[in-house]
Amino acid sequence: MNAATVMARCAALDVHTEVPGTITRRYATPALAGALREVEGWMREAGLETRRDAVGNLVGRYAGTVAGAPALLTGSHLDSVPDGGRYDGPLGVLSALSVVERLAARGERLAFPIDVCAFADEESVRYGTTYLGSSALAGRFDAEWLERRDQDGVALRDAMTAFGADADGVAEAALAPRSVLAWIELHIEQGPRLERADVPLGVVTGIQAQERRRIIVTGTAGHAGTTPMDGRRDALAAAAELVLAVERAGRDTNGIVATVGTLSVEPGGINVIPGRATFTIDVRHPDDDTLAAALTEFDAAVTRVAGERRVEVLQTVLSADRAVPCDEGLRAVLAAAVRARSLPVIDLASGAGHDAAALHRLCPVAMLFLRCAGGVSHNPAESIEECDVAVALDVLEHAFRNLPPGARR
Ligand code: HGY
Ligand code: MN
Ligand code: MN
Repeated sequence: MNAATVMARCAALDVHTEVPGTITRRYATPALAGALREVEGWMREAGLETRRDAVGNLVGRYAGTVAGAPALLTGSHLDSVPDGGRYDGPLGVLSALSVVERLAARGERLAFPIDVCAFADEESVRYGTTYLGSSALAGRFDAEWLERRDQDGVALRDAMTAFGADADGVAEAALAPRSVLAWIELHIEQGPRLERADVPLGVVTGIQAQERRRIIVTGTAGHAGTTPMDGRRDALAAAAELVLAVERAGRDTNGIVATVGTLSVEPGGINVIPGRATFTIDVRHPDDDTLAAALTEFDAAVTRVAGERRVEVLQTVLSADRAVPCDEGLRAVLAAAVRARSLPVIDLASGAGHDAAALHRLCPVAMLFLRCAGGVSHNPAESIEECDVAVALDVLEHAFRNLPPGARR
């Protein structure tokens, strides 16, 4: 019921990984199933009524006192990036559970139910679809995603079936807006601002816009020794120019962050001119129009490089999420809860994407950020302080208690 328990439970989830010695927990893998099972056990021990939805999300309900009252949704995700950190996701799930355990220990119930959510996919590592888990609750799960294949060629539909999820039942996982009060999530900041300000918590103003694409460059494979340089259609050399073009788009426009996180080359022989290069781009900015302009600049580079190098370039948009503001009313509730702990209120925009970006279509959303060492995340060095978690639990509990029961827009 306290910060030590939250820290210990976050650590206990490390064993649920696809790659021993790292935290790698992709959607619909046995590793994720193990983490969900362990968290469901903790929820049941706390007296929550648990359920799994068609996507495989876990939801533990702590009933309220007013029949039919819309539920407060809180929690985060349990999947991770490859070789990720221990707290990105689990901190939010287990902190929300800890606040409910505190209420249950006192035999106390709030007017509204509290649904602690452990989403099965937020990072979109396996299928490229951002917020696959929370999208189902928000009714924005795109049936087209079911045909997407992972790096091993496994279709999402088949992965869901093997996971015990129900690909054909996803539409039923959508919640009715009138049944939901709000979404409040605690998450590590994944940036250095709180640490620099020497403050444990921050109130999030909004989540920046982001677009992710897969880009396939097709040239002509050939003999490295016999093909003259001027006759080549080298797919990797063309891709390399485009990788630098993404980086340039980021450097040329203030506030843009642009990343190429994956790149593969075919056929992949040391003495073969690459015939195909596949990479992804992740480009973000707090403003939708500025992001669009940076992507237009990239598209111009694609046209130029394709012409100069006589290669084909196929771009597929994997996800496109507009900037999302956090709800002013909920932000005020979180700010009051922070002040109640005699702390300064730091407002900060989120550079990272979060489930709130999907749930924003369903209900008012708000987030609380927790300081993390060096701002490091998506890295096994991710770390937080137990004393900061203790403060966060108090602030969350204060906020839950002071939510206006009908906190609808
Ligand atoms: O990529 C992100 O911003 C988040 O970690 N899913
Ligand atoms: Mn996260
Ligand atoms: Mn993450």
